[in-house]
Amino acid sequence: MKGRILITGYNGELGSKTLKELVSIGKSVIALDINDPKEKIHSVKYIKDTIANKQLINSIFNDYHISEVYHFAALLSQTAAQNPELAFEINEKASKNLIDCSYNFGIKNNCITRFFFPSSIAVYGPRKIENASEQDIIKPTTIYGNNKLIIEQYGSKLHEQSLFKKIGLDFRSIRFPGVISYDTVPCGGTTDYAPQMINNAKKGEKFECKLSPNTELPFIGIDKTISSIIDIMDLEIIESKLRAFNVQEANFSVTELSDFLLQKFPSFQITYNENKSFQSVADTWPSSLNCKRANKFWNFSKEKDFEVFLEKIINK
Ligand code: AKB
Repeated sequence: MKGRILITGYNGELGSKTLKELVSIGKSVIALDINDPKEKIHSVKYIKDTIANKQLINSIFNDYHISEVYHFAALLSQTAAQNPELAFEINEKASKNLIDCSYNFGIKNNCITRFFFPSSIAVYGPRKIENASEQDIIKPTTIYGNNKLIIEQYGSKLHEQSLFKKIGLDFRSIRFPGVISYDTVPCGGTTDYAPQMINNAKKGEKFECKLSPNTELPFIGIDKTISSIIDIMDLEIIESKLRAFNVQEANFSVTELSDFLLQKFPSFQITYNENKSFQSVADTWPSSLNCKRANKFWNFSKEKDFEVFLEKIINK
């Protein structure tokens, strides 16, 4: 039977573009979000509810043959820091339930449910390192980072159990850096300063930055973000006990970004008003990522020059 795909958080930056890509390649999608769709696609079944509604999640798996899950519903780092209880409910409890339902569906139907989980560079810490590889120190200091790590570990555990049974769950995860889109300006994240600054520079508006000038972080463009999600989920099998993969296209400091934008938009004005909540988080996240494993498994390649990367972003 042709399986259906379940996407949670389809209104978000990653969910909305993944939904469009999956529909474009002929997938039959059930899309769950707490808000109404910003634009409706005829073939998609939309459900407006929270992923915390366990009864709803159970009914989706009872009513449909769910072959793949793309789980984007989450609170980002700064929102999670301000709402720790809600972050636990959504980023951990509801996410675990979704993984359980996916696993149990596979066991009950003698099949494998493929599960994509967008993890984050937030799992790294407690100190800032360069060229972080997936095996590097994983002691997150933020609520969000702990949420993400707990779900990575939970999904990997059920994946391990499924390997032995050859039915259940195939859990796959990418540790995303800051994502930069052309048409959406995210908020609620620590890395959102970059898309926000680019957006303001393009609109001729000044920008007040919450991070210090020398703060360096890794980033990826939305196109490469979506293609990485599709690529990792397209792999028939991933022969790796470690189920999380790093991706980045470029890494740069706040100053490197602002200097680049000043060259392109000479009237652009940036001021600094360091925010402890943002800076303390950014100081524990890696300044750059080693993406060798993603390159090995699905030929992921990162941009060599951050200015080439930024040129592509601002010219879209
Ligand atoms: C955030 O800044 O919270 C996210 C992330 C890097 O996970 N963009």
